[in-house]
Amino acid sequence: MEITNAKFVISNTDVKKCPAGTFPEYAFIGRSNVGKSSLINMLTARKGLAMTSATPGKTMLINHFLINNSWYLVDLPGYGYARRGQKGQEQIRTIIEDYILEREQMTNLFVLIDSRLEPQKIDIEFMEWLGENGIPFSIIFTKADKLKGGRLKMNINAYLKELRKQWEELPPYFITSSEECLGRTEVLNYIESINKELYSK
Ligand SMILES: Nc1nc2c(ncn2[C@@H]2O[C@H](COP(=O)(O)OP(=O)(O)O)[C@@H](O)[C@H]2O)c(=O)[nH]1
Ligand SMILES: [Mg+2]
Repeated sequence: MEITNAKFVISNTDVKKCPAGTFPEYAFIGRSNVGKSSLINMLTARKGLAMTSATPGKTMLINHFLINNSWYLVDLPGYGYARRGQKGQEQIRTIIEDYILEREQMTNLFVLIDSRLEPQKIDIEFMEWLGENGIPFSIIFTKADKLKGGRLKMNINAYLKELRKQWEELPPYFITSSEECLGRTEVLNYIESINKELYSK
């Protein structure tokens, strides 16, 4: 799929203020700094579309980007940033949970996982919560350029092994690097296939 048009629409903290209408949307979530905004820029091939930062915990907003005038990419606030403090983290949790549970247009949630790290409790528990609530999600391993060949494979396999303890069937997963534009076609094709299915109904 070609992205011919990508534009920022609105930022807010309230799911009720997200754009009206029935366009399907694909949201990105994960720990602060995992690479959510970079991935949105990579997928849309527009460098400054989503704000990226080397400082974690910057975005506390739900950001909607309209793609090809027919569907949305959504950049969500990152979770698990300890320096936000207890209260800040609870605020973020409420924003995220309300969006995920209430936003009917959300067609698929991409959970981003840093491919360099061992399985983190916070991500594993978050996916468990998604499962309990019947939320459709896929996994995107990020920053693949930071690991050399063998290590990347080993890490991903170890992660999938950990997931199998919890899940009978694994969700779809993608390996990406925003630096090297890896995984772009795969993720966009996946979105396109879901869009096609939706519009054929
Ligand atoms: N090497 C490398 N760095 C990345 C990649 N994706 C993001 N980063 C860096 O990780 C930091 C956090 O990225 P950002 O997209 O702002 O993360 P977010 O908080 O999840 O939105 C920034 O310094 C990015 O340049 C990637 O694929 N490869
Ligand atoms: Mg961000």
